[in-house]
Amino acid sequence: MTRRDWLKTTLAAPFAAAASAQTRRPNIVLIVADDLGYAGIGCFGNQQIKTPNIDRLAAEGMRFTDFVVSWPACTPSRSSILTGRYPQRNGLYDMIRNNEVNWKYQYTEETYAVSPEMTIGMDTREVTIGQALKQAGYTTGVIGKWDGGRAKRFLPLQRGFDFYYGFANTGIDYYTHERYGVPSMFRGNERIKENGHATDLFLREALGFLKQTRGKPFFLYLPFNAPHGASTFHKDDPQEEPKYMEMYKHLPKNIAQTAAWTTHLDDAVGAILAEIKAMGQEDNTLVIFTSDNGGTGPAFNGPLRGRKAQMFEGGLRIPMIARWPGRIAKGTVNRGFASTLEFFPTFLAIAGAGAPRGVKLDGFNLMPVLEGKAQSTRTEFFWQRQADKAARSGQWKWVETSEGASLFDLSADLGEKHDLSKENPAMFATMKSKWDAWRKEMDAAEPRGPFRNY
Ligand SMILES: [Ca+2]
Repeated sequence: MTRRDWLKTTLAAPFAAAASAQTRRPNIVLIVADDLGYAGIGCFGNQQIKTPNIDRLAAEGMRFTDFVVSWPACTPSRSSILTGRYPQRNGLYDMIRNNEVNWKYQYTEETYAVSPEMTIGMDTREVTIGQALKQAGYTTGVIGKWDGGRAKRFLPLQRGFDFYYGFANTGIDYYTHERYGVPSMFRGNERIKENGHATDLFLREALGFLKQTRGKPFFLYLPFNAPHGASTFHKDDPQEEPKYMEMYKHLPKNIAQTAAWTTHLDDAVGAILAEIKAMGQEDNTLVIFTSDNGGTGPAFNGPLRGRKAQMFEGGLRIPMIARWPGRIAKGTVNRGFASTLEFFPTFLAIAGAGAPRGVKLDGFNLMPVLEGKAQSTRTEFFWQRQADKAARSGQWKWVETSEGASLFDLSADLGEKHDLSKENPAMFATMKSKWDAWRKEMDAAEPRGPFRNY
């Protein structure tokens, strides 16, 4: 059966049943911050950065303290959100990134056009969550950082989304919207140039998207680029509005910048929540707020070791908040282990859509956990970033890098300070063998993606 056939047969039945129901199916809003560390917001323990709207979201919903991403940096982590699959299974297991740009290499339109950022993208055979929800009758939109490939065939309108406004590569200047000099903002399939701070433009477009949903259930994927560093050659150019910088002028410059980006993002989240309420859809909308990887720069990763790009918890564990009035109890804290791989099956369940046939999903439906009816069933997770490897099983965490391998007991040592590999060689060996088995499964999976040798 082709994927198209699957979408027709699998999704048609539940869609018909749900559409005939009296009540409108629930909406889903997935807000993803960029490089926001575990303690980058007030409700996760930040004392310096003001995030009253996100804190209120947590107070009105459930906050997860042990929630992880599938990769410690942007592209592969986002590929898992979009496909519900490990990066090693969907084939997008490293960055789509021209490394030269960080070294002041100035691309022209012509040289950029044949560079990896332009030519690599997520395998077009992958079924995105947008595709599944659109087929189920949802209006689907992406506003912000796509990061799944910039050539037209990889852009959201070709990947199951009705609406797209944002940039497709991995970082931009907040005001020029250029990536190291290359204009990078899109509306639909066309590149555009306009004035404004990226956070304001994404907010404007998000409000516009919400207003035009006209009674249809919607899925809004809203990956803001804040508080990711600006991808610009001009490091002294302002990247935030004076009113936000003014709030944090007492802090060191790099901390003030991250704080200003985060509070601006928080204001945008507040405006989106207000619009959902004004639409009368507050009780019919699951809102999730999370990040794509741990913090970097002045990394607000709280008690966690390490940062973005690393296999320690500081790279992998991120804030996660879910709010759905009437379905998720207010002000709850869930300490169960879960991951962004859970989003895909959870959204399918909410929409009444079946799982893509023949597509192995790596997560599970989180709704019973969100509703307080069950504990998370996730016990294991595995990671690989180039030569760096990690495994999680229950409280145990195994990390192997070029500096050696370690075993940590996260239940007693959240900061991964005490290597127990010598004290507990049996568990150390077990964890490595679990990772090896997972790697074998990934190697045996149907070859997909730009980095797979097929
Ligand atoms: Ca990121």
